[in-house]
Amino acid sequence: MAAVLLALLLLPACFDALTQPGRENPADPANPDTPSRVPPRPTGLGAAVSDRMVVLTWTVSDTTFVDHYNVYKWEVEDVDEEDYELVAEVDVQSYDDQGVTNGQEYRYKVSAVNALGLEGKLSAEHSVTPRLFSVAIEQGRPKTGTRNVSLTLSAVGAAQLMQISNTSDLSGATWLPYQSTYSWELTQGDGQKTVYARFRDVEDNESNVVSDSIELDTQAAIDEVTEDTGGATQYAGDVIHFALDAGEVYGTASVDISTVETGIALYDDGTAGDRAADDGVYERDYTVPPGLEVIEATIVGHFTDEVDNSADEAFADGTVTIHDPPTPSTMLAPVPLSQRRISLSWTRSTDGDFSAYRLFRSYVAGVDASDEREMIYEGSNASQTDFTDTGLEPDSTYYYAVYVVDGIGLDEISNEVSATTPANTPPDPVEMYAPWAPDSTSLIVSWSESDEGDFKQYELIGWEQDPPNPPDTSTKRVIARFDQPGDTFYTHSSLIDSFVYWYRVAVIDSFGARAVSDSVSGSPRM
Ligand SMILES: [Ca+2]
Ligand SMILES: [Ca+2]
Ligand SMILES: [Ca+2]
Ligand SMILES: [Ca+2]
Repeated sequence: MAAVLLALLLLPACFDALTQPGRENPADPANPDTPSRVPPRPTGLGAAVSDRMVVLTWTVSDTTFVDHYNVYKWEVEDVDEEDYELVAEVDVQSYDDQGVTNGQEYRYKVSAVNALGLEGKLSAEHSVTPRLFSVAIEQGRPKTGTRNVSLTLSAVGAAQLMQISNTSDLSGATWLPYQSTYSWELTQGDGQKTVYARFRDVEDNESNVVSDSIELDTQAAIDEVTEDTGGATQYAGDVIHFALDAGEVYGTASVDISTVETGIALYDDGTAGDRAADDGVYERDYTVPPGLEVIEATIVGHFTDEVDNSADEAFADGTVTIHDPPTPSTMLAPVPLSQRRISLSWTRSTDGDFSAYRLFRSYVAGVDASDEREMIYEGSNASQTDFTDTGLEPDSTYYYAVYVVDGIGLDEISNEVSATTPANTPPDPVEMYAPWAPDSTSLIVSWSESDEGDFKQYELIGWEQDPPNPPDTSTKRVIARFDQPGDTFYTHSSLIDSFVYWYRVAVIDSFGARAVSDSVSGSPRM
């Protein structure tokens, strides 16, 4: 009952985990983190044998996708009748087989299995025969990177002494106290090495000479690193083929795209763009991810062989250039604010490497190519997405477009928009008030205040009359100018009391449009 309840409670929770946004389905092969990638083939399968015992060990280049290992065994009766059986599933890279008989040949292979049960390629076959007496170099592995190795020695009964040598006749080898492990130095020079051993018990019975061989490999080198772009600019989603020729199998190879993208794994297992498995040429079809950007990047190759010898890094001949251009912004409809001003706005850039907006204005359509265009705003704040263009002419059409510029200087232009400023409205004329005389040589001239939106100036114009002559318009002149709409008074002094003075006021707006008032006259005579 409790179990049923628990199951009912858990079921919706499991369902949630799969459908929850942001949590990728681990079983989906499209998910780059999926454990469904086939785990690599185990290498370095070796065995240390002793009396009725085989101890297998192996390695894999990358355990990321490994859940466990399958161990297969063939008890060889007829070498022509291969008969492997799965004998164990183990979590570690070793297996002790105690179900063996001395003198019988056994062959083993192992494979790695991922969390979904997908099994990788089988390792190379390893053949062993457990014996009463034995020696194994480095747990019986096929290869070593160092001359200083560990020997595993096995002798039954009351073995007391042992002799170890790099030569088959054990000439000159001293008898040592028997130990089950012993440090040994192989002869100089890379290649196949054999170590020989013999045991002696308390009654001076000597065993046969037993031996084990291992390949000494102290070198790793990269012959060549290549990329196939030919210098052509790549974009997100494009595939670059990398290849690294190391001339030996079972190593670990990678390339760096300068220092921007490092450790791109290459494969020699016939997958992910590798053209031939196990040929010592490590390859990769690398899909350019979004956001990656480099200009003439050097490709650096790295290689470590099966026994951890590191090659000097090597460089591809060409360089790689990858562009990720910015996403263009969209300009919204401009809003003319006045004859002089247009308000502009655009959508925000969300580019990871946003660098700047550059807003251009042109008097003719085609901002992208116009010779007339002019940059009116440049800003590096991605959230500053509006600008008011000022100093414009009335009744004129302007064209605008904004560029988004990214970190390496790539840019993308927006749509083009245009707006026309309203035509200028000329000012209304002001009303002149009758001048009055505070004394016999002055007149105070005043007028109504202009409410013109783009008021610029009053011009007070005056001329004289010497009665009974008519007004002398040849004396007409600007007496004074006033820059504030509130300046509506003027004291005209040093006048002749017999004269009549005539006045009118022109209101001038920012575009030079004028409106002239009616004229008024007055005399300083009291
Ligand atoms: Ca090597
Ligand atoms: Ca290959
Ligand atoms: Ca970019
Ligand atoms: Ca106006």
